[in-house]
Amino acid sequence: MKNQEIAKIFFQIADFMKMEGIAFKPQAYIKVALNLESLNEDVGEIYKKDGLNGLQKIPGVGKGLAEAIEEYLKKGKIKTLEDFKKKSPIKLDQLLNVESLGPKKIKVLYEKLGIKNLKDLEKQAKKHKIAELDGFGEKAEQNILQGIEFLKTASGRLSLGIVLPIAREVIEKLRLLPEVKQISLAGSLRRRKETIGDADILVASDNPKPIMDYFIKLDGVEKVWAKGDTKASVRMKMGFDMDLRVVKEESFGSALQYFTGSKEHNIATRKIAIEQGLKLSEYGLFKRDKPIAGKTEEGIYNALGLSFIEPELREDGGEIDASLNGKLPKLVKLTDIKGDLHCHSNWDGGEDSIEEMAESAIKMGYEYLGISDHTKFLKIENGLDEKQLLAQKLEIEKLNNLLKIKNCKLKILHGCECNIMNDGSLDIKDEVLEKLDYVIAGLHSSLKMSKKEMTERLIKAMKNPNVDIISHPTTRLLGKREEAQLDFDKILKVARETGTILEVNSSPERLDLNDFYIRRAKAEGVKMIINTDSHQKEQLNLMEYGVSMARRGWVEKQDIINTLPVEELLKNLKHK
Ligand code: DGT
Ligand code: CA
Ligand code: CA
Repeated sequence: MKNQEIAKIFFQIADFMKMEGIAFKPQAYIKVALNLESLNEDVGEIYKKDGLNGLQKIPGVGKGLAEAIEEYLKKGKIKTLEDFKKKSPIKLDQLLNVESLGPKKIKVLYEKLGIKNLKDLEKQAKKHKIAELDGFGEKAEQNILQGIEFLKTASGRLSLGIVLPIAREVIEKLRLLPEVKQISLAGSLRRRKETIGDADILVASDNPKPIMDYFIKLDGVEKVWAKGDTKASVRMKMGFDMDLRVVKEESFGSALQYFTGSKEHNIATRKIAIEQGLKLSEYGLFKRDKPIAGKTEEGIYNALGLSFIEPELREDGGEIDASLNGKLPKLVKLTDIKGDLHCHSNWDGGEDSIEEMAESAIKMGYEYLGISDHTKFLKIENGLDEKQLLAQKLEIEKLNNLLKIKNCKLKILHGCECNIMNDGSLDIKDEVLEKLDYVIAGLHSSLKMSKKEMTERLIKAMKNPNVDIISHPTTRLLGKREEAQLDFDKILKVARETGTILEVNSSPERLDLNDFYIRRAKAEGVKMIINTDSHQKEQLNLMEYGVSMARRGWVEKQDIINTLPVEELLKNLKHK
C-alpha cells in the first residue's frame, strides 16, 4: 500500500516540477514511481530491514529520493509536495485529469487567463478565451470542453488497476488474524468491473470485534466513516472507500452472493427463489423459515436449480438463463495464456532489454514473448525505422539461438506496433513488415476524426495482408479519453473477413477492447488476443486485467489466440 501511496506522491511532484519547467528531475521521480508501483516488496519492510541503504537498492532511487521515501514512512507526507501545493494556487491534479492538458499548458492557462481549477477552465473555454491563446486554438478549446464533459460522467470511480492491488493487500493482512475464518473480495471488485465505486470485503468470523478494530487502524486508512459491530466503512489514502462486513460462517456463501451483486443479478436470483417458494437474502436461502443453503455460494445457486455463475458474469446480461439451460460459457483463465505479443523493449525507450523481458516471460512459464516496439512515426516514443527493425530481427534471432542452447522452451517472436496514419496506410514499408513474425497496427494520432473517416482508416489497415493484430482498437483511456468514433459493426465484419485479430489491451489505463465490445466481437466470431502492452518487465503481470475483461465478455479459451501453442498461434495469423 505504501508503495502505491508514495508512487502517487512522486507522480504529483513530477507534475509540479514539469509545470515549473524544471528539467530532468521529473523523469527521475516518474521512473521511481513506476518502479515502486511494480515492486513486489513493501518499501516499509525494506526500510525496516535495511534502512536508507535498502531503499537505495530500488532501481532509480538515489540518496535524495530514499530520504523522501523515509520521510513518508515516518510522517505520512512529503514536504516537497506539500510546499508545491502551498506555493501554487493551481489545482494541478484536478486540471491534469482533462485529456489534452499537461503541466506546461496548465501553467500558460493560469498565467494568461488565471485558470486555477476545472470551474475556471470550463468558464474560460465557454467564453472562447482559450482559442485565442498562442499554442491553443479553436480545436484545443473544443478538446478541453469535451474533456470536461467526459470527466463529469466518469467522476467518483477509480480504475480497477488502482483498487484491486490495494484491496488484495488488505485481504492478505486480515487473513493473518486468527479470528478470520474466510475472506473474499465482494462487490464490483470481485466482478472485476473496469471501474470501482468502493471496495467491498467480506469476512466470516464468530468474533468480529478484533477484526473491526484492526481494519480501521490499517496503514492505508485515512479516515473512518462508520464502525459498527459487524460493518465498517473507511476512506483509503489512495482516494477510495472500503467497506468491510463480517458474517457468521454458516451464511458466508449467501452473504458473498448478496454482496458480490450486481444488484440487478441479485434481483433476478431473488425472483427465481420466489418462483420456487423460497426466500433468498444475505442470511441464507430459506424454505418457510428453514435454511436450505447459505454456507457456500455454489450451494445457493444449486439449490435454486442453477449451476455456479462466475462473478464476472453477474451483471444480469443473460447469465441466469444460460445457467438454467446449461449454456454458461467455460470462461478463459489466466493460466490458459501461453504468451504475450504486445511488449516494448528498450529499443523504443521502454525500460528493459529484450533479454530482460524474455527472462521475466520464462519465469511466468510463457511459451512465447512477442517484442512489438513502436515505429518511426512515434518520435516521442523513439519509434524504430525499417533499418532498426531489421537490426532488431538479427538480435532476436541471436537471443532465440541462445535460448535454444539453454534448452528454454520460450521463443521470442519479432513484431512491431506500427502506426496507422491518417489515410490508413502504415509508417513502415510492407517489404519490411513481411519479414517480421507478426505485425500489430495501432491508432496513436489524430484520434478525433469523424466516425466515417475513422472507420475507413481502420478498415484500410485491417485489409493490409501484413497486419495481423489491431492494438487497443477504440483508443480510449479510462476516465480520461473517450473512445474514437468507430462503426464497430463494420469493424467486426472486416476483422472476420480479413482474419484480423482484435486486441484486448490489459493495461489498466486502457482495458480496450472493453467487456461490452469483447462480447460483441465473440458473437461475430472475431478472434481476439489478450496483450499487456508492457513497457517494463513487471507490467507483464498486468495480463490478469485483460483476462478479467475477456471473462466479463463471456469469452472462452478458443476465442483467444494466445492460448494456443506457438505453432498454432502462428498459423492463426495472416503472416505466413
Ligand atoms: P460499485 O461499488 O459502485 O463499484 O458497485 P458494487 O456492485 O460494488 O455496489 P455496492 O458497493 O454499492 O454494493 C455491493 C453489493 O451489494 C452490490 O453489488 C449488490 C449488493 N447491494 C447493494 N445494494 C443493494 C440493493 O439495494 N439491492 C440488492 N439486491 N443488492 C444490493
Ligand atoms: Ca462496491
Ligand atoms: Ca460498498
